[in-house]
This record gives sequence, C-alpha cells and structure tokens, in this order.
Amino acid sequence: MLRPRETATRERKSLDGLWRFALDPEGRGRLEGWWKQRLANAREIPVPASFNDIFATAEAHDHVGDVWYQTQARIPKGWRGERIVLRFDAATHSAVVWVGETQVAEHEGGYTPFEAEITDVVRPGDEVQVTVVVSNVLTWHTIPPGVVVETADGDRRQQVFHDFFNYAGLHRSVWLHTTPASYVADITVVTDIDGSTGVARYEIETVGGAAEVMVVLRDAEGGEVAHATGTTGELRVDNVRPWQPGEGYLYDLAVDLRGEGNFLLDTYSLPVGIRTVRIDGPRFLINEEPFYFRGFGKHEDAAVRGKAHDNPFMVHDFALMDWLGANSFRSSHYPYAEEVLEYADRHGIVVIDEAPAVGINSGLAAGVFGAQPHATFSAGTINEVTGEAHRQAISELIRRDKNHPSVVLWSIANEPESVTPEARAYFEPLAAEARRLDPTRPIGFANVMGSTPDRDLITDLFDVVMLNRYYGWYTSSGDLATAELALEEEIAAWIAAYDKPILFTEYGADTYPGLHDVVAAPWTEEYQAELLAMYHRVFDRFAAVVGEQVWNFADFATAPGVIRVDGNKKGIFTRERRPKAAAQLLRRRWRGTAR
Ligand code: BDP
Repeated sequence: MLRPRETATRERKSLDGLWRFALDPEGRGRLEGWWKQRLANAREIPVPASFNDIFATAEAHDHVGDVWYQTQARIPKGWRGERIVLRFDAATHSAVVWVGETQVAEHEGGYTPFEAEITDVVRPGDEVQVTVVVSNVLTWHTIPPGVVVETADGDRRQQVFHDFFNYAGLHRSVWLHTTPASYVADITVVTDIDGSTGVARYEIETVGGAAEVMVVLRDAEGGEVAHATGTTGELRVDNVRPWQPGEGYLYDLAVDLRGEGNFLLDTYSLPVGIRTVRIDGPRFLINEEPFYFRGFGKHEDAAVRGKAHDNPFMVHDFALMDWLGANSFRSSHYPYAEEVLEYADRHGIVVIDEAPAVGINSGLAAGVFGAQPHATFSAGTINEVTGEAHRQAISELIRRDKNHPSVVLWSIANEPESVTPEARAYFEPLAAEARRLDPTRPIGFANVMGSTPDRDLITDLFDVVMLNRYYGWYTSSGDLATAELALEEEIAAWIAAYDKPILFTEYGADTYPGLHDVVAAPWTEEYQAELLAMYHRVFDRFAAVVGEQVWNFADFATAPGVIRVDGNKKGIFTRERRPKAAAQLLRRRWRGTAR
C-alpha cells in the first residue's frame, strides 16, 4: 500500500490536530448513531496520540470498549475531478469510519494503515464531518489476543497476554489525499546486485486506462541512471552504490502513467535502496557480507503520548542508538509507524519487522499475566479465526513494508507456543504465507525461553533462530555463573540441531535507575551491566551467533503486576531516555567492536 505523497499529480492534507473525543464504555454510540451529529459532551484530544494518558483519569486510562473521535475537515476546492481518499495510518485496535452519515471504512488490526475512497461522498469546497469509533478490545480472535474479564464491582478489565500497556486510539496520522482517476495503485521493487551492477525488478499495479507506464531511476543527486517502460521490468544500474548498514544510499524510482498524446495522468515516486539479503548456513549476509546485529528490541512508548508516533522521540531514539553504536532494532511487538522505517532506510539502520502477534502462549499467559489456565490452541481460545486474523496481519505488514531496504527479516510472532503439534499446525500455513508474499526476505519468530531445540517443533519452518533468553534474570536470578553455563549449553544445542544463524532478539535485566550496590544484585545498575557482559562473553564464543539485541532500548509502560515497578525497567535508557550505567558498557563494546 503506497503512502500518500505530494507529487505533480497528487495532493494531500493532514487531518492531525485536536479532534473531539468521547469514551463510550457501554457501547451506546453504535446503537444511537453518534456519527450523525456532533459528539455530545466531547473533550478535545490530540491526534496522533494514545488516549489513555492524555486525561488525568483512571476512567480513560483503564477504559475498555469504544471511543469516538470526530473532526470537521474542508475538502480543498481545487480537488474537483480528483479521486479523493481518506487514510488512517493506524487505529488501534479496530475502527469504523463515517464521513457525514456514510460509513466509508472498517478495519481490524491496530498497527497497519487503511483507507477509503470518498470521492462520491464529498464535494470539493465543502466541509465534512469525519467520525471514527475505535475499539481497544482484544479477544481470542484478535492479533494480539486478549480477554475481557469482569471485576468484582462489575467493571470490565482488558486482560492482555503481553508485556506492554494496551495503549489505543488514533496513534498515527490521518490524511486526506488525492490521486487522479487513472493512478498508480501499488509498486513492488525487488533488488539484486550482479557484480558492480545493481538490479531493480519492479512491478506496478495501475487502475484506470493508461496508454503507457514509464519508469525512471535517479541517483541521490537527481541524475538518471536507468529507465524502462511497462508495468513490469528490470532496471540495471552500472557501478551501483548499494544500500548498506550504516549507509542508507537511496535511489528514487519515479513512475509515470501516460495517456493519449503522452499526457501525464499520474506520477508517484518511491525511494529504492539496492541491496541483497541471504542466509548461508549460519551466516546472515547483506550484500554478501556477513552482518552482525547490534541493537535493541524497542517499543513505541513514551510518557503522555503512549504509542503515538512522535518525530522528536523518533529522531532522538535514533541519535541515542547511534551514540551507542547500534546498527539495528526489532520493531517489537508490532509494525511501527512508516516514518520510522523511512528514517531507517535513509540512515542505513537494519530492521527486523515484526507482526503484532504476541501472547500466543498459554504458559506465559497463565504463568506471567494471570490468565485462567487454558490451552493455547483450541476451539475456545486461539483457533482458525485467530489464525485468519494473524494471516491478515502478516499480509498487511508485508504489503506495507515490502519496499523498505532497511527491513531484512520478517518476524511473524513473538514468543508463541512452539512445542506442540497444534503449534506446528498453526504456524505451518503462516510461515508459507509469509514466504509466498515475500520470497526475497528470510523469516523468523522470537523463540521463548524453555523452547529448547529438543522441545521446539517449528524452527525448521524458518530461516533464522531468534532467541529471547533470560538466564540470570527469570532463572538463576542473581547467579551469573550458573546462567553463563546454561546459556552456553543452549547455544551449543541449537548449533548441533540446526545449520542456521542464531540471533539474540532479547536478553536483559530489570534495572531500577539510581539503584547501586557494591555487590551486583538484581535490579541494580551494576547487575544489568554484569549480566550483559556475561552474555557478550558467551556470544563471542560462537560464530553462529549473528547478533545481539538487548531487551529493551528504554523502560516502558505495562499493565500493573508484582514483577513490574511502574512498568518494565529493562531499558538501557529510562522512559525519559536518560542512560543507565550499562549504556557505557554497550558503547564500549559496540563503538569499539570487533564484530
Ligand atoms: C519477553 C517478551 C517481552 C517482555 C520481556 C520481559 O518478549 O515482551 O517485555 O520478556 O519479560 O517475554 O521483560
């Protein structure tokens, strides 16, 4: 799905700003038709933002159910004759949209965009009312899954099976934009490198009658390096300057749709990084060079704004990663705002792009998150309806992010159950679907502690072994000597079982900022640094370990719980982005690193 962009034939208008907002815990709005009039008793809310922490009330913070957003928007008068589209970069977790009294869109899944053509519903020059009902409810059939439980006082509480706060609302930008009647609907670019020649194979989907599709590839200075005609083709670039980690060199692919008499119907351009990704036994190759991941599992999370995309935090987080010498991150545990991927493209940061499938694991749900004991996969829990939502989430992730050179690996789930035949039956079609949608990138899933190679039943479906491990924290807590042995043994077991790269997608320790001790005990800043140093010692003993991503970049909000102190404190930075002591250790290792 193409992002709205301004081009010679397209315009866009941001609807970000203050909207009207109302909580609807009883779900009356859908029955009473709240979209038909101005929202009664509305408050003002910033878009984009999670709604939870904006107002100083438990009611908003812990709300379960529908919330309503509404704004008035003027359709620019110059848009007469254009195709007019309303687009939401995200609505978490599901939404229905009306323009005036007409329902124009409905979408499930909180982290991918959706849009609706509204040409026939609006008149350029007129003001329209846009109303959105967003539900934050998670069920056995949503991705991620959850259940709503009733409290003793009759209130509803959302139980989640994952370790981050269930922030919701309009987290990302809202746009009105145009395309001409005949337009470029989608572009897929796959790149290759043949000696010193770069290859970009493209496929263009058009709508409406066009006589010709013309494609021009330009370098960063604007000079043409290749051109072609037709909806599919191949562009070859002599002396290619590849996209590579640390150097996000981008070409620009301009697609023109021409009509009768060479008339320009539509034009759209896309940044293109030319690079290759390949797995070779235990090596992860980018441009045929072994790549070692240094970085983090992150979250979209900050005070007040919750999960909203925020440019100051985005640029600052990348600056802090650079300060440490990180070269990569995982978009744990959902697709991040597209602005983040575009930034990573431009700056040569490597991304593991993750579907929002977290919490598919009854062991963790009941053990850590207080859920009733249940079977992970069963008719009444995660079943084929959930599987279909998961398939849809993978498909929307890949369709959205397929053209980002920064994305080198799809992660289709975080810590799912992977040791039962049911898990295999569930994941086999999903892994196949991810490969069908993108045959060019490797796939993986983040494997949970305890799913060792002798128990795991799904790793053969994937290309990379991605391990989340907490030796020295959740097990052998405070005993790094025992933890070190266990970690080393497990890595050796994976190497004996699979000829695949091993990537540590999580390791870390909760650390209360400012807590120090001469004896490094769990929760102190000293212990976090010693635990990381121990992992690094072990990683360095194995060539098959191709990366280390610390959990987590920064402290983040979670649901309340006895193992959480004002959220998860495994950050190398506090939630305000102040470094803890371990930052210096990472900086020394990653900036002066030999790997
Ligand atoms: C893993 C999860 C991650 C948690 C982390 C932790 O993948 O979301 O936040 O552990 O416990 O289970 O800190």
